Amino acid sequence: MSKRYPSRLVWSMVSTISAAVGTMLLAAGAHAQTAAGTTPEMTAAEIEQGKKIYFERCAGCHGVLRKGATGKNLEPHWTRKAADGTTTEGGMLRLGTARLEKIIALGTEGGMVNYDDILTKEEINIMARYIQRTPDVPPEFSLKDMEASWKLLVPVAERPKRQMNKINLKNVFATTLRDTGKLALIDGDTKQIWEILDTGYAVHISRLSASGRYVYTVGRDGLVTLIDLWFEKPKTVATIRMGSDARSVDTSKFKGFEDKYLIGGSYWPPQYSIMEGETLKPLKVVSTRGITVDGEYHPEPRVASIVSSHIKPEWVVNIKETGMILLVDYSDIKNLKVTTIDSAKFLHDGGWDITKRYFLVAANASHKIAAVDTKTGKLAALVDTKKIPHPGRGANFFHPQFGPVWATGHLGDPVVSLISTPSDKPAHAKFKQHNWKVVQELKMPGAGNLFVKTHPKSKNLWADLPMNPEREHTESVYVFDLTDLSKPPKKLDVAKDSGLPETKALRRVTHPEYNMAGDEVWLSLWGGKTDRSAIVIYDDKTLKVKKVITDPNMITPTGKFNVYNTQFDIY
Ligand code: DHE
Repeated sequence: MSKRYPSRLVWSMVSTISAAVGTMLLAAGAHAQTAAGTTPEMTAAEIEQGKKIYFERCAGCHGVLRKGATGKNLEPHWTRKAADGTTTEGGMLRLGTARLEKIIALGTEGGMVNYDDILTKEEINIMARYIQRTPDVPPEFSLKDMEASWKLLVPVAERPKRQMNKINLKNVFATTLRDTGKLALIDGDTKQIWEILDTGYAVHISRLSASGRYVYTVGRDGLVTLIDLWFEKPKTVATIRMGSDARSVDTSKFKGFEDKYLIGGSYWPPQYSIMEGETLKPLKVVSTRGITVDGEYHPEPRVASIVSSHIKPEWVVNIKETGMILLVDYSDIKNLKVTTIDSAKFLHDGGWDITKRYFLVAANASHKIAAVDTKTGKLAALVDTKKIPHPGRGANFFHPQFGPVWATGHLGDPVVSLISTPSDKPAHAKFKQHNWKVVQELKMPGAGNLFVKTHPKSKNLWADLPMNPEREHTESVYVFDLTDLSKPPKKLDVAKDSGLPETKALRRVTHPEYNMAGDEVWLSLWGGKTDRSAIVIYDDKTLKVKKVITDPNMITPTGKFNVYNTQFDIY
């Protein structure tokens, strides 16, 4: 263990020592007091518990260094009460333990969820005190650390030469079982769970190889898992760790480079890593620390969404805190060329327009969508939108009045925004005047959308509301009729339709995903770890339930990635 993760061992030693010193001071009756205020007392065990909960639950939104991004800045200068008892600094209200406990327990209108049904009262109190301490800094993670963690479980030569099962692989759904750190591979034709495999902690997204044979997943602990669908049952053939916190992966998809490389983006350390696509052998690590679009140094610019270009040997790599979009040219990774495009903060998730030339990404703190032209390598537009756009991958369709549009939902406002996107078709020339403008805002019953979805064969646009505080919205999905967008969306009560007994805690309905044929929509009914969850499948035409997949092992299902739609970026 110490040989494989030397820096981790040092990290745990350092934190143990600092915790021990803290305990000694406190035992002697001393309060750690600084100009910024008084640090509340904590035992070494409480500090360790706070650190664990912070990295598992909070760092994703607030950042490891607590400088803030999707979530607010949580540095001590404003979480601690002032030493002299005053509660303001620079006009801002300082928080202190009691106020922080309330915020953690009940959430905020700014979008922070309530933790009173996830953490105990004691844990909430520990967290309120922990975030008044100076942030703990985890170790770096080098190419050597990656090499030490790399496990090639089945070398390429020992893998099947042809598909050894009779499953229609194109219609398999790679389904995240979030809180168990597992991935369920579900046969989309029979709707049976084909296999459940271990993956990384709180596994996040799945992406497909260009071939459609391999599924790549990434856990929030930075563990990448490579799964081969050609065995009789899906099998993990390689794993590697890229750091201690990560969210994104994609392969090289340009002609001649298909699956030669895999890129993974880390939150901590802030960097991206390039690996061999079929083995995960690590090849290169590139730091993303640097200067933001505002000209300030940022020590933790995390890698958010990544996609593989269809028209060049490049990945589009979106750096959250700097607001920079990188085009990383993988044709010569020894002499890596990177185009750096200024956009806006904080970059998060996004998807292609219908032509797959422009990548549209949410700059959520700026309430903008940035569109990058992957042909010219330049920013095409920065589009002002309503608050906190969160597109997932967005949704493309033809609007009768405005032509091709790309849709995004919003966490912060009750609308789905439609943005006009360019088209080379002569018949579409009349729509050019609308390009890169929000041409319509479809009204939703509340804010808190995470994902929208449609399909080229569908006349519907599906929008979830998992982050809305009202049960009637959280547990439902809303369906717009694309043939008449003046109509309000139809509400489907997914929790009720699942037939499962009601639960005290809210179950979030999230991530609509089409099957390969584009005639059914799969939704996750995401309950607590001990609740019964389900995947509820609707007929896209009749909006009637076709099937409910539920199983004791179907714990906390969230993202679902249809092999064919993910492989070809169909949305
Ligand atoms: Fe995600 C995509 C980051 C919380 C489900 N999420 C993404 C992407 C990023 C991201 C950067 C884009 C990846 C890409 O395309 O390469 N997500 C984050 C966070 O930082 C955040 C806010 C907090 C955290 O601690 O991780 C976060 N995400 C969540 C959830 O709580 C969700 C709802 C449930 C879960 O499984 O964790 C969730 N995120 C998803 C899903 C996608 C995603 C399903 C892929 C959407 C797609 O259709 O491609």
